[in-house]
Amino acid sequence: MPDIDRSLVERVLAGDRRAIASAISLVENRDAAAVPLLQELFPQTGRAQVVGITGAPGAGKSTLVEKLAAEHRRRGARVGILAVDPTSPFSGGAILGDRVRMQSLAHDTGVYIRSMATRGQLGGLAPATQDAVAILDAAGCERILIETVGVGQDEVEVARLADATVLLLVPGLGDDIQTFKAGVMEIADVFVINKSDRQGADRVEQEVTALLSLATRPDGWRPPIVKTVATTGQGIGELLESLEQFRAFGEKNEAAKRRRREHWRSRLLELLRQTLFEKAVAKPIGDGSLDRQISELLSHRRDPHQMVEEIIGGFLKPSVTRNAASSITAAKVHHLGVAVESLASAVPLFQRLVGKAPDSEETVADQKVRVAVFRLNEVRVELLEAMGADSPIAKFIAKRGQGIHHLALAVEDLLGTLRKLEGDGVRLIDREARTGACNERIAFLHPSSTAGVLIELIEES
Ligand SMILES: Nc1nc2c(ncn2[C@@H]2O[C@H](COP(=O)(O)OP(=O)(O)O)[C@@H](O)[C@H]2O)c(=O)[nH]1
Ligand SMILES: [Mg+2]
Repeated sequence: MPDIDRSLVERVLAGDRRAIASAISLVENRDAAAVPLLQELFPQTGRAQVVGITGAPGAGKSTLVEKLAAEHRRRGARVGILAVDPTSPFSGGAILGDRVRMQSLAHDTGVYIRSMATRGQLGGLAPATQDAVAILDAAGCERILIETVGVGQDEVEVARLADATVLLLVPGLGDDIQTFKAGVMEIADVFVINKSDRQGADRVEQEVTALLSLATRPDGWRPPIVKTVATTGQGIGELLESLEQFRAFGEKNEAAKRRRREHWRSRLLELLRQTLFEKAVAKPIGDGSLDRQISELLSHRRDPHQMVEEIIGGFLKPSVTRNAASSITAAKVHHLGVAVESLASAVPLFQRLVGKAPDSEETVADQKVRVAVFRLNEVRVELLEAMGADSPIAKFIAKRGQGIHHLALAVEDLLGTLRKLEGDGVRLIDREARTGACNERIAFLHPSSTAGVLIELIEES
């Protein structure tokens, strides 16, 4: 984990606007330095009231947010504003129009305005916004307003981050209410009918009232309907009062407490989901294989379900095979056997190669070989010299010349392993254990069924 930038932490806590900007950029870019920073700031959070303001493009959200912020300033609160608009073509956080619109606040050091317009290709708008909220909270913003476009799932997620959600409706858009997804309607704690200077505000109010009468919320809160004219500031005071009432309601309401618990639960799960996703999948996406896979889908060569299984299989495989390898337990390399013409010349050669003298030399009568053993950490190298023309080593050298003769694997249960392998159709040279070098119990598998490699199994003592 990178070092914590103490001075950045201090400056954020002091409410320094440039420090806040750098800190939010770190979380937006998912910079590694963001994690220790947020860790330092987190104990200083939890004081701000976070209000999400959502609604269709052009409903007047930015105008309303500016007026709400100005009202909060009049009442002495410090304000943070996050404008979240994934539909914005501007990257790096510039919803130009909003900045211009909120210009009356631009010179007030008690207000921090930030656009969160970037949605990385891995998604995760909500976590970045939540982290930005934490930064503003730690920086002493008592009120945080999040403007989101109420159109998609991401925006619903962002709204869930808030302590209170305001849904802006406007008259004159025809069947407004029906055009909103059910999910968006349900997250509203306060309904605002903005542009109430226009015709049709009453009709929208009736529609919302009718809709609200259909169901009662689990917490018993009846969302108020506030009519506003954001351009003039009319109704802003009333909206603020409604939000205060909702806040007071939430402080003693059990369902609201559960909701806060639920909030942290989904926050944790979402962060987990995103982090796992990034760790496991970011690389294949980054290295271009995703593009190749998309081409295969486009041409209908492979189906997406199969592909997803494959991608997931790709990073689960190592642990899966480890578990499945019960046929040969603890298949460690025990030693490599090297067939040599003469120990007298091979031993000094290997001694130079490995930088030490052999640990032992012995005769294995059973195999008609003389063996020089070099112990190199956990693996041994055994040099094998034939003790007669009928030794397997002599036959090997006659056929293939000097070289690696066999690979020895250590197993826990030699006989059990032999029976399992036999059951799997592996050809055995030894159906029972016999005695090898160092008095170990050994058995050989036939190279014809092990990719041409003579395998010796050694029972671990
Ligand atoms: N007539 C009228 N126009 C408004 C009102 N609120 C906002 N507007 C205008 O609606 C347009 C869109 O407002 P904006 O705040 O950018 O909407 P946003 O996309 O929801 O953020 C702007 O031209 C505003 O001046 C209102 O209450 N009445
Ligand atoms: Mg806006």
